[in-house]
Amino acid sequence: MAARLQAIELERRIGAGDARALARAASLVEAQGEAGRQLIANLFPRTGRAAMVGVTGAPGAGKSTLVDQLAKVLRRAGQTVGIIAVDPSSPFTQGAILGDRIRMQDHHQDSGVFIRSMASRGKLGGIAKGTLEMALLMDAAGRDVVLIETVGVGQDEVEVARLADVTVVALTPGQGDDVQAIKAGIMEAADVFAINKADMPGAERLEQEIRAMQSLGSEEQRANAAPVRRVVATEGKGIEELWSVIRAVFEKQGRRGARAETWALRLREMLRDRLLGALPDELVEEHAKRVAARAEDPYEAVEALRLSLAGQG
Ligand SMILES: Nc1nc2c(ncn2[C@@H]2O[C@H](COP(=O)(O)OP(=O)(O)O)[C@@H](O)[C@H]2O)c(=O)[nH]1
Ligand SMILES: [Mg+2]
Repeated sequence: MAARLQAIELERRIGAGDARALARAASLVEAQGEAGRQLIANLFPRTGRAAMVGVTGAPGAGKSTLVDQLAKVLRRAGQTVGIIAVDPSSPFTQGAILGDRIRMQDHHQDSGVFIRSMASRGKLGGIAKGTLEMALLMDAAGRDVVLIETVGVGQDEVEVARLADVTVVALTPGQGDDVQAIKAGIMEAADVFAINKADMPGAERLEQEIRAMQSLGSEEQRANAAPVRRVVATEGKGIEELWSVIRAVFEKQGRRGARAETWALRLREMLRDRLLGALPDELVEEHAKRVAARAEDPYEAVEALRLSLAGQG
């Protein structure tokens, strides 16, 4: 009973925009337990207000710097911000994570910017388990804009980036990021292209290449081509303009979170997390060994795993 009263009080404070309550709630959501799920369920009716903006791109493209600068622009305009940074688990980018922390310290005195980083699911980056829940929490807490930084531009991440209302793809010149290397999926997933590090040679050429590629699309594709903007994130150059473009796209296409097709994607993702999360790794590995040794066929293994889940339900 006391726990229930505490939960009600926490929900009330989150709804009132209390940053400390939000921090407590974020820890509950990260723990991925029943308390976090209950909280999101109860807060859910309050969601659907925030603009969710995904920023994706290769490691080192300047996503964190961009997010930091976008937050500054938003704060100057009096908007409250939530930031979710999905930390890659790759050892190669540990330094970048440290860099993120240092840079983001600018906002630490400001309760109008709430930052949370989450470990990514796989070595390839992508979205972290619980990212959607964290975004919903920030939305329920009244954050005007939720910025979500995710690493990688593979197919998986593209799908996930679609979960945001607007997806900004950060590219940089001279990193093999020429249009040949930009997979078709990314061209489609990007709502806005941010060519970062425009202080380096090749930015203009990269922009021309993207525009040339866009010009090959159908008439409808051409009419809806993602805007391309050159920015220098480290200097804050072009960021206000970038934000106004993001805002315009958001106003044009509306909230993804208000569409059933978006929720179909999200529900699949949540179901997958829930089911896989409930399967003990050892059990999966045990069956994997048997299948590898031809002692069991893969269908038998999947059926055994399914029955194990059903047994838990
Ligand atoms: N020259 C230049 N360097 C930048 C720019 N934006 C970011 N960087 C640098 O690129 C590196 C990676 O930036 P970071 O934001 O951590 O990239 P992330 O891995 O995509 O989050 C850092 O050393 C930044 O200082 C830019 O506009 N110009
Ligand atoms: Mg980063």
